[in-house]
Order: sequence, then C-alpha cells, then structure tokens
Amino acid sequence: MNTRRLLTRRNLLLAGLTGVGGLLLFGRTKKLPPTYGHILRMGDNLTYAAHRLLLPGQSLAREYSRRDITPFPAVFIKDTSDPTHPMSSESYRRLQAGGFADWRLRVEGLVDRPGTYSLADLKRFPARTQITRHTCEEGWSAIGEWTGVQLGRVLEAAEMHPDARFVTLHCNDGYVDSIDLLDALHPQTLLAYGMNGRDLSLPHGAPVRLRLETQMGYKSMKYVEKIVVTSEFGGDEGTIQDGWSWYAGI
Ligand SMILES: Nc1nc2c(c(=O)[nH]1)N[C@H]1C(S)=C(S)[C@@H](COP(=O)(O)O)O[C@H]1N2
Ligand SMILES: [Mo]
Repeated sequence: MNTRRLLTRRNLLLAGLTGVGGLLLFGRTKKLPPTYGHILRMGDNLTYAAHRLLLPGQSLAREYSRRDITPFPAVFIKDTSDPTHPMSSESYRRLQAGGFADWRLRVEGLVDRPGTYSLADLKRFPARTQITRHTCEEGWSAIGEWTGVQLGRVLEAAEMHPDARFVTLHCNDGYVDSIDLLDALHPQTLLAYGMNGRDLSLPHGAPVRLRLETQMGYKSMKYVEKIVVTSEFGGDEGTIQDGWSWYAGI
C-alpha cells in the first residue's frame, strides 16, 4: 500500500466513530489481561472479563433524542462546605468568573508530548455531542446532552507510549480515579465542556468533566485538571478506598 492510500485510510478511520480507539488499540489489547488478572479484586475481574467478552471492541451506549433530556439533578456533590471544594473556593470562582481563561488541563505520564491545554485548546479539537443516560450508584438516573472532545483525541495528540494501559484523572476536589485504555479510547468517552447546549456549570464539574458512558456515574469525574497515562494499575484512590468497585460497567 502506498503512503497516500495509507494516509487516506487513516483519515477515514479518524473521521469514523471508532477511528481513534481502533487505531491506537490495535496491537495493544493482547497485552491487557495479565495486568488485570494479577491486580484486580476477583469480583471486578469477573465483571471486567464478562463485559469484555460479551461486548468486544467498542459497543456504543444508547444515545437519546433532545426530547428525552431530563432536568439534571446535581445530586452527587460531596461536602462542598470544605472551602477548597470548587463549589466553595474563592479562587475557583474567580477562575469561573474569567470564563476559565486561566484554567489548564495537564496531560502527562507515558506520553511523548506531555502538555498543558486551555479550554480554548480543547475546543479546537473536533467536538462531539451525545445525549446519554447518567446512572448514579445511589439509584437515580437522568438523560443529558454532552459536548466535548473525545478523550482519545487528546491522548492521540499526546502520543502515548506502547506500554500505556491506564489513564488516571485528577480532579480539583481531590477525586482521583483511573480507567483502562479501552474505555479511555471509547468513542463516547468525552472531556465534556458543554451540557444541554450550555457551558458546563460548576455543580456539574466546570469547566471540564469526563463523560464515561460505559460505566456508572461515579466514574464520570468532574473538575478534571490532570490526566496521567500509566502502564501500571493505580489511581484508584477515589473508588476502591471508598468501597466502590474500580470497574463499574453498565
Ligand atoms: N470530581 C468529582 N467527580 C464526580 C463526583 C465527585 O464528587 N467529584 N461525583 C460522581 C458521582 S457519584 C456522580 S453520580 C456524578 C454526578 O454528576 P452530576 O453532579 O453532574 O449529576 O459525578 C461523579 N463525578
Ligand atoms: Mo453517583
């Protein structure tokens, strides 16, 4: 195949829904199982294996239409009385008042191009909008419209190393959690900056939150400010320590 055809094919793939993930995952998936087998708790491991077996590749979460959108209750906000919580913090409110112009997202770890992105930088990537159902482990669910950049595109720009396996996200309220590359590169996994046609609000995680449509609501991290690519399982501080399962596939 000549270079031109290769490039065309690559562009076509990138334009497609599964392009980013498909390209990057090729040749990587076979390296995944041993890591999980050793480190995950048995229950997680079984759920994980079952999902990966039943839903190979990148099956999409159901998408809804505009008329299905429900008013989104911002129910899961931990203790916002802590003055450092983004909902209460003076400096965070100043950041918001300035349209988050001074906000930055850091991408680092096992990447050739670590970097710092402004909100405007993220908005320069192609945007994706999807209407999906958020399901909280506490028993409520709601449908909302999300707009953002596919996490896979940002990871692609960062040029991950071949041994990359996990992506850990750090949030301004101290929440830290990780996902595997399959979920990170899933076409519906977004760094979302818009909700229901507006800028993401502070209760919902402004300026940027993760939308992870393949797992329960608590994995859709709000106030994301650092992304670290790793080869080892870790960054589970936000879930396993709280008694929640690391893998919460739906
Ligand atoms: N940084 C951060 N992200 C978070 C949480 C949180 O407390 N902090 N709560 C999680 C939980 S349990 C849920 S159900 C959703 C709630 O999202 P919403 O407030 O937009 O409805 O955010 C998730 N992401
Ligand atoms: Mo939740």
